[in-house]
Amino acid sequence: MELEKHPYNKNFSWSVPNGPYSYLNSGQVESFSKDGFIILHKVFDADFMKKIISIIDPFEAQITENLKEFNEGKFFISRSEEITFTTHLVTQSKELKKFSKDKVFSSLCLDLIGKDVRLYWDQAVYKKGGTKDEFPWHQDNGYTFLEPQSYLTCWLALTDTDETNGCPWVVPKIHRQGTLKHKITDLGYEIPLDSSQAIPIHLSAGSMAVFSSLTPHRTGPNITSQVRKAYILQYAPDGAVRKINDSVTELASEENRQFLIVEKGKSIN
Ligand SMILES: O=C(O)CCC(=O)C(=O)O
Repeated sequence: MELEKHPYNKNFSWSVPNGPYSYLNSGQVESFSKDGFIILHKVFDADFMKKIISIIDPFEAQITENLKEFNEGKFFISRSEEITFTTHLVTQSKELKKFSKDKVFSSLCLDLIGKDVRLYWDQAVYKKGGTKDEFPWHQDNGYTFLEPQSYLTCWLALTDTDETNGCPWVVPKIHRQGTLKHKITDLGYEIPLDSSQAIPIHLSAGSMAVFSSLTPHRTGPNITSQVRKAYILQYAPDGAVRKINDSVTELASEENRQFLIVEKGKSIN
């Protein structure tokens, strides 16, 4: 199924590094290349995730307070009592900065991106109990257009997640078309997509969905009474640029939050 493309998406072709791979096996890389995602179970232990949560919670609580200053607690895609996005945590916590450079992430970057890679973005996303709305189908590159279009999203579950509390869903194979046209809705950017092939991804705390910035994904409602907590870390090739308009680009290399984690094929700690 060919979908309407983003206007900046021209001459896109999908590829992954040839290997040898340091963390994944070639079957996992093949799956990632074919379907646009892989699931890594129990990468970190649940107690360590509790520690990460204890670091993130105070920053998220502050974001929730800040949102309450806005009309109905809503600003862009954040809603104080439903879904919050706490961004650039690596600039606020030395522990999270260190965590973003963990060997798991640098090895994944070497396997799936290449030899020189930067952290591009980090954010905690908390989906609160009783949230009825979904977070709509989108590609991460649909929000801010990066060139090269393909970078890596690590959606790390801090708490267990399934369809009852807003786990991620993906549609396989569409990443190969590059960035698609999104429309703006009240809940966020959205790709009008036939989601009959969509797959829900159940994750225990410490497990991770690893997908491309071009993989359409959404998260569902949270009908439980608990907060679903995720920490999302995204990595892009060194030299990636944010496209501002047809003729203006900006290098994604703000040193305080877009630092190198892999250089010349070696992890940086
Ligand atoms: O974690 C969520 O509920 C949605 C977050 C998401 O899809 C994203 O940040 O791209």
